[in-house]
Amino acid sequence: MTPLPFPEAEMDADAAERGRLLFAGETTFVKGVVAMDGLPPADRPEVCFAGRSNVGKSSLINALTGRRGLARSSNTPGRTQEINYFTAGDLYVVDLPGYGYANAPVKVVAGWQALMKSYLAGRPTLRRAFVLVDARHGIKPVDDEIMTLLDRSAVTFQAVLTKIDKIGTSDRDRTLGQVREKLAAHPAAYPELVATSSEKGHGIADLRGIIAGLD
Ligand SMILES: Nc1nc2c(ncn2[C@@H]2O[C@H](COP(=O)(O)OP(=O)(O)O)[C@@H](O)[C@H]2O)c(=O)[nH]1
Ligand SMILES: [Mg+2]
Repeated sequence: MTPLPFPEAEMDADAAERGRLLFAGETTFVKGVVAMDGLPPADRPEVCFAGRSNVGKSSLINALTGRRGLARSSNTPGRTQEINYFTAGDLYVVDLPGYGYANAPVKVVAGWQALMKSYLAGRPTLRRAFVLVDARHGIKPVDDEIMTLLDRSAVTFQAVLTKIDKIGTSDRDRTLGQVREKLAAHPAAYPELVATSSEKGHGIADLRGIIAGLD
C-alpha cells in the first residue's frame, strides 16, 4: 500500500497500536434502534458515523473491525432506517441512518432523519461524530446542514474522506481544498481530516488510532 500524500495521515506508533488493540478484540452487533427511547443506556463512551447514503459508512465500520459482514446488516432494507449499535472494546460504535436520499419519498425519510438528528443533538456520551464525505464529491449542502447541527449541539466532529481509491491526486487536492474551506466555517469541526479507503485499507489504522485515543 502506497502512503498517501496527507500529513494528517501520519500518526505515532503508540496510537496505531492502541487502535489496533481496540479493534482486535471481539466486535459485536448490539441492536438496531428506531426511536430515541430505544437507545442503550448511556453508560459508556461512543463514536458515530454519519454521512449521505452510500458514502461508505457500513463499509468503513467493517474495515475498522476487520469483519466484512458486521455492518452489512445495516444495508439491508429496513436497517438503513435504524441507528445500529456495535461494540468495540469498551466503546459503542454507531452506524447512523444516511441522509440526502435523492429518490426516496420525503415522508418516508423524514422519520428516520428526525431520529438521526435527535441522536446527534442529544446523546450525552457521544465523544465524536465522524462525518463521512465522499472524496469524489466533497462537502454538499446537506453535509453542511448536519455540521451546523453539530456546531449548535457542541458535538465535536471530524470529517473522514471515503473512497479515496476512486480518485487521482489532482482531484484529491481539489476535494481537500474544498473540504478544508467548508470546515473552517464550523466551530465544532476537528481540524484534522482523515482520508480513507475501506476497499484498499488507506487510513483505517489511523482512524482506529484516533478512536482509541479519544477520552
Ligand atoms: N471503491 C470503493 N468503494 C467503496 C468504499 N467504501 C464503500 N464503497 C462502496 O460504496 C457503496 C456504498 O457503501 P456502504 O458502506 O453501503 O455505504 P453506506 O450507505 O454509507 O453505509 C458500496 O457499493 C461499497 O462497496 C471504498 O473505500 N472504496
Ligand atoms: Mg450503510
